[in-house]
Amino acid sequence: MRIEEITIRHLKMPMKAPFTTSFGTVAEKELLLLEVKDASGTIGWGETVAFVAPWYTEETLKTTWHMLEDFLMPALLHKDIAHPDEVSTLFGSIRRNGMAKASIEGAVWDIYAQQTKQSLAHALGGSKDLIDVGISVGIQSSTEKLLELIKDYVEKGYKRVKVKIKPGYDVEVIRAIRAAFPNLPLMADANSAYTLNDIEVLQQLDAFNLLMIEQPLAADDIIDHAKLQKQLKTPICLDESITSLEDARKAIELGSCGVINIKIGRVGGITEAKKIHDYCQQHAIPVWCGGMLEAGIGRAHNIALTALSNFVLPGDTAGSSHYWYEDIVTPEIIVEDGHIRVPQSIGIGYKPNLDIIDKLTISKKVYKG
Ligand code: OSB
Ligand code: MG
Repeated sequence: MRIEEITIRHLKMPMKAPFTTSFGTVAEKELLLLEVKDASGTIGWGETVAFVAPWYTEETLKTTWHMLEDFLMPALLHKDIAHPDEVSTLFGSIRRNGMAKASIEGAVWDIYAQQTKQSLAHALGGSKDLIDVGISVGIQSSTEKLLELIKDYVEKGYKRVKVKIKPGYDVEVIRAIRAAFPNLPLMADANSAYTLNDIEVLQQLDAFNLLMIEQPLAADDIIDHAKLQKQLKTPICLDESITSLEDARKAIELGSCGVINIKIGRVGGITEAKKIHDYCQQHAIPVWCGGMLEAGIGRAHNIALTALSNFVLPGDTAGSSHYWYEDIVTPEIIVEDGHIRVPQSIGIGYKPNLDIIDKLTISKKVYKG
C-alpha cells in the first residue's frame, strides 16, 4: 500500500459523567480522528488518545498534532509499504511520542486488514470470539456514591472493577468496597500518586485480596516499583512506566511488576503492543488492555488486540454507551454478560458514522504531502 492522503479531524465529545483520577478530571474528551487513504482508495481510521493536558504522560492533543503534521505524515506519505510493521521502521528516527505514532499506525493496520480480507483481530493473530470486560471507576465525591456505582456495574455483569485511588482516598475506600462486595474481582489504580515513603499505606492494601495494584509509583519508574513489589503481596501492574518492549523486558527482569496493562497509544502502536504481549506470554506475565476513554475507533482497535491469547485478564474497554451519548461508530459497541463479541467481518468491524463525526468536529485539515 501507499498512503496518499490523510484527513485529520479535531473532535470534542461530551461525556455522560466526568472521569476523575489522581491527576485530574476529564469532563469532555477531545481527540484527533485520522482518515487515512491509500493509492487504491482503501480508507483506514485512527484515533489519538492523548488528553488536552500532559497529566497521564507527557503527550497532549497538540503535541500529537504537531508530531503528525511535522514528522510522522511526511515520513509515511507516498512510501510503499508491504506490512504495517514497517510503519514503526519509517518512524524509527523519531523518539517517543507513542500516542501520535499509534494513531496513524492503527489506520494502516485497518487498511491492511481490509486489503487482506480479514478482521483486524485475525490480522493481529487473535482468535478469541469473546473478550472479558471490566470497568474503571473514577474518584467519587463520596463512598456511598462509589458503592452505588459499583453495585450497578456488578449487576450489569462486568468481570472486574477497578477503582482509582490517591493518598487519603485509599485504604478506607477499599475496605468499604470489600465489606460490601467480598468476592468481587477488584483492583486499584493510583496513576503514580505515591512514593516509597507511602509503603505502609500500600502494604495495608494487601489485606483486601486485590487482583493487583496499578502504577502506584512514578510514571517513569521501574526501580522503586521493584523495591515495592518485594514488600507487597499484591501484584503490581505497570501502566505509565511501560512505553515499549524494552521497558517491559527491563521491568520483568527487575521484578517491578507481576502484570502489565497494554495500551496501544502509550506503547506507540499495535505492532509494539503485540511484541509486548508476546514477550509477556513467554515470561508468564499476564496482560490486559487498558483504556484511554476512547471513542469508537480506538475502542475497536482495543477489542481486536484483546483477541490475542495472553490478554487473560478483563480489560478497561467498556461499551460505547458507558461514556458516550452517541459514539462515532455503528453498530454501537455493546457489552453483554461482561463480554464484547470480537467482530469477524473484514477490517475493524465497525463503521465510522460520518453524520455524528461531522457534528462533533471542530476543525478539519487534509494533507496530501
Ligand atoms: O490509568 O488506566 C488509566 C483513564 C484515563 C487515563 C488513564 C487511565 C484511565 C482509566 C479509564 O483507568 C480507562 C477507560 O475506561 O477507558
Ligand atoms: Mg492506569
